[in-house]
Amino acid sequence: MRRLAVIVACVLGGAVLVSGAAEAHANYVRSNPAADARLVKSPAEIRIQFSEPPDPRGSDIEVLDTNGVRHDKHDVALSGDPNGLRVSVDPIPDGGYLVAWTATSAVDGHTTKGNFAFVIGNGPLPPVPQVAEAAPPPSLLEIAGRALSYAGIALGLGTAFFVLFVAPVGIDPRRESWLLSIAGVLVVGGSLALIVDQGAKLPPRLGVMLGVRAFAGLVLAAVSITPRLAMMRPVAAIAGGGVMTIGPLATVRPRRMIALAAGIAAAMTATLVSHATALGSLEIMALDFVHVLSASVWTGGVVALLWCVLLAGHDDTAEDARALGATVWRFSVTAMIATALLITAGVLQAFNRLVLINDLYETPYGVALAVKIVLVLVALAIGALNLLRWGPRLRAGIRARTALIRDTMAETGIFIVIIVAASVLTALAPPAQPSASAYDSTQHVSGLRLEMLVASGGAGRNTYVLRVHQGLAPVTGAEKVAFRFTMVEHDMGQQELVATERAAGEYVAEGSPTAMYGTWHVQTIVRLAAKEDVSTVFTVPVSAPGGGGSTAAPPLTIGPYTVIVFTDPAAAQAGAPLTLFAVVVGGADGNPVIGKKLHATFSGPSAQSPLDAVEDPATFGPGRYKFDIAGLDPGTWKVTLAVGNEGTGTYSLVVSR
Ligand code: HEM
Ligand SMILES: [Cu+2]
Repeated sequence: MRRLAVIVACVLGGAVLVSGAAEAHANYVRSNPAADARLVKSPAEIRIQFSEPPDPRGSDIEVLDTNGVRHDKHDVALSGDPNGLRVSVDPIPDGGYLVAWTATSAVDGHTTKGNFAFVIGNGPLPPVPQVAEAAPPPSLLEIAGRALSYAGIALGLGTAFFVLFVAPVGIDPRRESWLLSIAGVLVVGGSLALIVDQGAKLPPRLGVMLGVRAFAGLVLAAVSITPRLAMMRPVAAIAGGGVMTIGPLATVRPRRMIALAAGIAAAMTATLVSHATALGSLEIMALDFVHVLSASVWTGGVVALLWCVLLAGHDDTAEDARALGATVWRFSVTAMIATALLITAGVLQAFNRLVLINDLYETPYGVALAVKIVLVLVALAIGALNLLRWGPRLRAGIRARTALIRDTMAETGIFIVIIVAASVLTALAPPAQPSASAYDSTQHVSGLRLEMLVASGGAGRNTYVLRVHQGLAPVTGAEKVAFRFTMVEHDMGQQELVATERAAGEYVAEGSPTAMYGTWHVQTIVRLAAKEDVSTVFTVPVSAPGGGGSTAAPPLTIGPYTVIVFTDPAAAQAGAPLTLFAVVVGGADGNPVIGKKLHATFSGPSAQSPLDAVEDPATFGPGRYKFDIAGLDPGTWKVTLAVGNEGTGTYSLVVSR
């Protein structure tokens, strides 16, 4: 147990150390010109920023006029912005243009596509055609490459762990050698399949990782050859129970350690090209690494138990049975710890990737995940049987080896399906994608999945998109889709925008219903033929207008709340009294949050004492808090807002002379 703890600690430490550059499915985050921008003159270049580092070789940005003629210089390159690409543009006349982009992730080589429009001069924005497939489905070769890799990693790591820490001393090293060579072949084959699948667009970083993985596979295979060579000389006497105590034992342990290290290295290459790395968070990478390690120790361990102990031994005598029972017990304890870790890490990752629990049956990603979860439960049930039924029998000296062989074989079969499901899962884009929209929220109402997107976070003209899905399919041809806007803080009446379908299941409206910053309720109405209207309310925070000198600050996320911060006057002047407003909306319902203690601390050009907010719902509306500031020195200030002790967020404030 202490050894196990040391290993887990080393591995976690390793994951933290190896974190470096990061990211997986590259999605549009923002661009210059922005989507739907209106320009006065031809732009010299287009820059797009993605949610993760793109690789220019597999990426492209096309600038097309309404006739489909290309006007860019075909010179896509990294832009120097984090995760950015750029392309130069020929001088182009007034009119509408479409930017069609393709981005290949430098981390996992997954390709995504999208497009947006901009217009030069006073003309209309051109329509944006729907991309057939924002993220093309994974190829069979990719899924196969992943499955072979994962299976090999699990078999190599799990076998090495088993023979080092779980198996009885003196088991025949030749049997584990078989498993290690199979593992090596699987890892090498899987890495090569993934390299071939990428072809010419293989991003260098991914190439290096897959190369390291293939090398780890070779090490596994090499390690497994040596004992067979060594065993050729002494003609082994098979000791009682088929358990061997021959051979140069002194070299067995170091070889097993090398195999374990190779398995861990291969597992690390999985994490370093995973969506966890793509999301760029250390904690999630550590979760992924723990997940791969613990899944490998369990699944590979079951196979090693089956092949190296159950199939090699017997339980003819009570003594044999008891010896087997002791091994089974040690493995059960290992498996319990491993499954606890793998389920915890898996569930936490799942929460990170899914938007709604309905994703489990409404997205291909979710379905793959659900398959995994169900099969893990079945395998756990079999494991529990081994633990509670066959283990105690063996330890009591009663024969149970045949039943154990049958059960571990069944488990092995289930693991193969789980690994295929994991391969599909990791090849697909997770539902929770970083969104290019200022507001992106999904609700499930009357069997429909409604995703509301609002293009920009400021008051004034905006684009509203409602994506309507039922199950896995988009809902097309709705009779009517409309948005009704009401403001929470003030009675500003109700405005309605009617949306048109711009792509399958994607309904779009443009207008300026949110004239004022604050909290807006957007009621969406979806009318389908011969059905009752489906309606729900999204609460959308709208930040201070871009005009009037101050830029619209994006809403802050503080603890569970969204906080909209703006000042009165909008452009802060040095030395003049200033009021800082904070509108706090919260939770899933997004309603105004009242009765909180807000506290502001300032850092900037000079000293400024902290302030507590005054809540004044009668004057300012519910959930609205204000800080009266006597006057600030000119410069850029960082205002750190704390909501109770639930969290803090930082608002940046420019005070002019
Ligand atoms: C025997 C059981 C399991 C095995 C062998 C297994 C295997 C794997 C493997 C090999 C990966 C890919 C990791 C990488 O490429 O870095 C993975 C990812 C993942 N697994 Fe599991 N897993 C198992 C159980 C579970 C369970 C029970 C859950 C959830 C409750 C789960 C949720 C996930 C999630 C969310 C990911 C991340 C997928 C992504 O990259 O977007 N897994 N699993
Ligand atoms: Cu990806």
